[in-house]
Amino acid sequence: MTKKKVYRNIMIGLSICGIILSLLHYKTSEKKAKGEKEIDYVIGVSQPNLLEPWQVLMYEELTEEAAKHHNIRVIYTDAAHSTSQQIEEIETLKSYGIDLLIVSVDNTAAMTPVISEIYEEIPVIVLGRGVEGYNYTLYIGSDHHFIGEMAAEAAMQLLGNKGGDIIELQGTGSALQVEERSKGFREKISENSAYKITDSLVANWQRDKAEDMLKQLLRYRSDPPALIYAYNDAMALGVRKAIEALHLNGIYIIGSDGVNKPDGGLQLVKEKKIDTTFITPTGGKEAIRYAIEILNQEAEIPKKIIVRNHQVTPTNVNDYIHQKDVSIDRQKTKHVKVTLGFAQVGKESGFRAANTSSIIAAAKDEGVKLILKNANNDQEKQIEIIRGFINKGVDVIAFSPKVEHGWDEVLQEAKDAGIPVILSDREIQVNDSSLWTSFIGSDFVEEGRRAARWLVNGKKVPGKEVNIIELEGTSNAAPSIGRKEGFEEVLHDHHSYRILDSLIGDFTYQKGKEMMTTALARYGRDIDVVYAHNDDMAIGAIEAIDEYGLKPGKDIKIISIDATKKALTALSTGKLNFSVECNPLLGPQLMKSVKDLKAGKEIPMKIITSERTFTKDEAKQEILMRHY
Ligand code: GZL
Ligand code: ZN
Repeated sequence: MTKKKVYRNIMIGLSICGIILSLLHYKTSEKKAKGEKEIDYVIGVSQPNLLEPWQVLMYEELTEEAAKHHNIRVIYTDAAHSTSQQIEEIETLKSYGIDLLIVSVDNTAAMTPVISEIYEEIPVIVLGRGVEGYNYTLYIGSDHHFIGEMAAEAAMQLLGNKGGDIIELQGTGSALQVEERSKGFREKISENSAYKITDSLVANWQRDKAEDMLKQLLRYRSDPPALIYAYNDAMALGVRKAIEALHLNGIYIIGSDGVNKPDGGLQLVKEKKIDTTFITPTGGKEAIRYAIEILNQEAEIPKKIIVRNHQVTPTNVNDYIHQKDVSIDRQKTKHVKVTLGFAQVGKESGFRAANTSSIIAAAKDEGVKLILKNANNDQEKQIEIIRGFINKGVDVIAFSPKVEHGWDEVLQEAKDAGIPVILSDREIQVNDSSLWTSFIGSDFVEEGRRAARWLVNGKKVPGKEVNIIELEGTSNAAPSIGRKEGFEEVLHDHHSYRILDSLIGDFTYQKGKEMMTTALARYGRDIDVVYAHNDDMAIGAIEAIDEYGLKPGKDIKIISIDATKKALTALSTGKLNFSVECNPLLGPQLMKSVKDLKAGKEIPMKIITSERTFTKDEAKQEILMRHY
């Protein structure tokens, strides 16, 4: 398309969308007029509205960060709460020939397909509020289920065991994050039957609407609620105004967002207009920084960056009002000196070997002093190693926990010693989530879903009943639990697929082979499919099937997870049928996080890796690039 046409479109586009933010656009285009070579990338930003303080803050953070990078031009759109206009604006941005889209959504159902489609052509960063599935490059935002749980915990602290009636004020009815937040809130609240959510109102994130709806509801209500949970501070302020207008008191108000501005959540807590709120970072700065990394094709872009939320109360509100910028700036943390103690779980698999070498190599590249010790798959040993790091006084501790439970005590010791802990590869279950600072690893449930989706899509196995043998990883380990859960979740709606038996192969080749031999002795030719939680057990199973006299990959289909080189080889020879990647190369991200931490920066609560899947043909391509 000629420059003239592009400009014509831009002018038309501007008038169609009525972009109120074109001021910035002209500034950067002057720049473009001055030095054609300066602009490397054009980035489009699509926000659902600029009526909410949180979306306004997002816009400010985006523009502030964008102004630091002279080789990009950013075009902003504001859909003013209209989903159809947001869809139209994305089309217009696409017609400008933008190189990357940053989009925040309100209406998940409507926007998910639109984002999936544009993702086929250009990278997409979904910001703040999620979409269904994984058809985007990177999600930066909160874990909204977690925010709901935090709000419920705050409610239980405020009301205690006597509980009471609760009213929920949600944002829009159609947003995934509203659904996730409500689920997190309700699941936690339901732990105490003294709590009852009597009403859920949808006030579109707006203060006045919240005030009007609540007045309506409470005017004729004899017994006012004990607590009101508003999904953003603007609606929480509306709640406060309604309560004052009706001369009600003794009602607790919980907000969310914690924007630091007049009438923002921090000020409302400080002025005791609401009891508590939760800071939900917009991710605007990170979005611009990652957009440039993506466009520069820098390595290892994660799939999700889950930002950290903080509860703000009257006791700590001043710290947040005066908090300096804790967002990560790579230039400043590049040369930080730091000692990392890493307690590796074991040497059980090809994944683990690749994971360990990635950690060692990245420590060298990033100039991190690494002390790595191996627990040989023994939890007691792993705890001992962590205790050794505490006594040594390392700056940061990281480990890949063998199993999910049993870490509270030693992590409390690390916390008391002021040593932050990063979970690498696997998560844990602890009562106090402040015992760990960050998690870097995969979404195991999604890996399990991907394995099952391949199996149920298309006739992979002749015959109406499909009998599956599952080879599980280490018992009570996060990957074993997640992969089992995700696989069964997809199978739940396909009743002709059933798991004949699940045997524990402990992620090793040896145990995988033994368990498969047992299964063959028990079920023989009734077995149609083997679902192995990792490649090493799958390779063991392939040998056991060969020795039994059946053809692996033909008589019995085999699915495995990790997608290490040995799996790709088995795929290309047809002995394995499908492999789901579990990315072991966590070293670079871990070392960046360790240095950011040491530099006093705030690192994300979770960084979820980006992973693919492999069939036979894809394996043949990939194998040429793989060294693990
Ligand atoms: C998953 C990792 C699992 C691998 C196995 O991230 O914890 O442990 O899938 C490894 O190969 O043993
Ligand atoms: Zn069912």
